[in-house]
Amino acid sequence: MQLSVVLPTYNERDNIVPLIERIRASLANVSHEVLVVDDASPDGTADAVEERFRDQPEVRVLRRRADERGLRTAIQEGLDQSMGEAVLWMDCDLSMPPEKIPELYAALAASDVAIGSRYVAGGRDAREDVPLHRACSRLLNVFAQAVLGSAVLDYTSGFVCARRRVVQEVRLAGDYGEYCIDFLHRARKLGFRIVEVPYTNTARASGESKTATSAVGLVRRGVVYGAAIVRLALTH
Ligand SMILES: Nc1nc2c(ncn2[C@@H]2O[C@H](COP(=O)(O)OP(=O)(O)O)[C@@H](O)[C@H]2O)c(=O)[nH]1
Ligand SMILES: [Mg+2]
Repeated sequence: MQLSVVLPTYNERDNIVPLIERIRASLANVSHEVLVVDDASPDGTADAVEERFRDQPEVRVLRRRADERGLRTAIQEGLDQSMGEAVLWMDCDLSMPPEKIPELYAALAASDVAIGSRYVAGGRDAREDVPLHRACSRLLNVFAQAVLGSAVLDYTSGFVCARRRVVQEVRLAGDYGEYCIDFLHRARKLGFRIVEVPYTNTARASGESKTATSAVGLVRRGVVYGAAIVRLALTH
């Protein structure tokens, strides 16, 4: 199998089925599996997937216990249980276009990690509904470049395609979205080649952001991410 798509979900019932349909249509020419890693979403995300894709063995749901909740551990568990020669993970809120996946996968021919990037030429963060998230993300990436170097422009991408060998060597670390900064920096330090594929990040289609729903929550996350950047600079 060429590609495993790992989809971490918490309350994405209205987004996950159209997302998987679009992923599968985009990957008509790539052998793949789709692994939804759901943390006991109360809105019935896992049930919606099982009902819709019952007849498609390429689509699986890993149901984790409610007390296992966490974005980084969910992605890691999906990676651990996946079988593709390459892996990809992304948000499940329809903010990242699955039609970009073939381009990310193809980019692995000349790289080890290919990320969807909002900050490389041609990319854009068009989340008009959450200007504070947008500003915070921009600021964190400017800070990350100043501290860790500008080899990567979208350290908090979260739209990541990688060769299996990379995720075998670089286990995800951290609590939430800072895992991505950590993963990209350590992968680069190990000599893996990272390329950025421009894409436009749009508003989540339905449901609530899990990163933060208030300015205070967002700043709290920002501080954690900032601390992770400084710690990385000191240790790697
Ligand atoms: N399994 C799992 N998925 C999560 C958790 N928190 C967030 N997610 C998923 O991670 C992705 C990113 O979250 P999202 O709310 O889009 O964050 P934002 O884009 O920063 O606002 C989405 O697909 C979420 O459903 C969690 O605790 N467990
Ligand atoms: Mg999102």
